[in-house]
Amino acid sequence: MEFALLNGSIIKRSEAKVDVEDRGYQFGDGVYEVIRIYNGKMFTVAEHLKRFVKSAEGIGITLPFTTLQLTEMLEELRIKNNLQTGNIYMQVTRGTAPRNHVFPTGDVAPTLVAYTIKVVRPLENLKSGVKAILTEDIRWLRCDIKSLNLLGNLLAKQKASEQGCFEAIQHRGQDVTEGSSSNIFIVKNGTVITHESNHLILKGITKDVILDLCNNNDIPVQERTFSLAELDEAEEVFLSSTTAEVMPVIEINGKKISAGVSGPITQKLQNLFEKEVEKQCGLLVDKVI
Ligand code: PSZ
Repeated sequence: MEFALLNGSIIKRSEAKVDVEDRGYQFGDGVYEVIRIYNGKMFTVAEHLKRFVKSAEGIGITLPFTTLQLTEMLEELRIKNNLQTGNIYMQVTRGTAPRNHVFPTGDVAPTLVAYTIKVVRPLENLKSGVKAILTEDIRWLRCDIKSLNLLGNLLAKQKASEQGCFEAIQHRGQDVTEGSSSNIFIVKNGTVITHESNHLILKGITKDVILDLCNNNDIPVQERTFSLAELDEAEEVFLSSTTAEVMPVIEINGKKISAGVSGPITQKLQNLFEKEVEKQCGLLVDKVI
């Protein structure tokens, strides 16, 4: 049987229901996180929970639990569901109240939900790379908040999917921002470049792991805005996310990048990323490199 966490209690997943007037359901009035599990261990859980608190604060939601309580509850949920390789999804909304754009007054409790999903590592894509399209970034200007409102991201991802592509790389005018569900990196003259973490992108936990890996392994790295022209001329392109890890991008809008194969710096970072996972979560059986 599968279990879910609802407002601090672990219950049967089939019984975890929220009200039709939950503000998450009606307005997307909430925030979320996705935490990766390798070998039954949460990877970078502290970083994810820190961002969860920050996202919630960003929209004026006070979490009903401390980070320590959350960590313990998520671990209990993971054990109950015997999850070895997969994701924990969690979200908090402003709670249930009569429909009104204005925030509810009084002591309306936030709704906090978490459940687990079995997800294997995408080894084929990690080895061969994925295709992407380009699309204008039509989202709001607080992309640093991991909001439940994902319509802009969904429309971009759907467009990519309809063209047989894995990801949509978004840009505001000539500036590349991020993927619909990932951060984007280019390699130019041997330097790794990715958008600075500001209000225009999500500060990816995987992105930050990659920046640390670059800094600790003498791989030149810059956090700065780069242009569509720089993307077009890049030696290598890769994307990052909790599930996609360090994923080579080998074609954009039908044009091959680095001869259509995963590049050397991308592969180096995949190897370093796997070592970091192994440090935190124990040995991986199947590896990219
Ligand atoms: O399972 C999946 O497909 C996942 S798990 C996390 C994501 C996708 N995406 C996170 C994300 C995002 O939604 C946007 C708009 N930008 C960047 C990222 C990468 O963030 P991290 O590395 O924290 O997952």
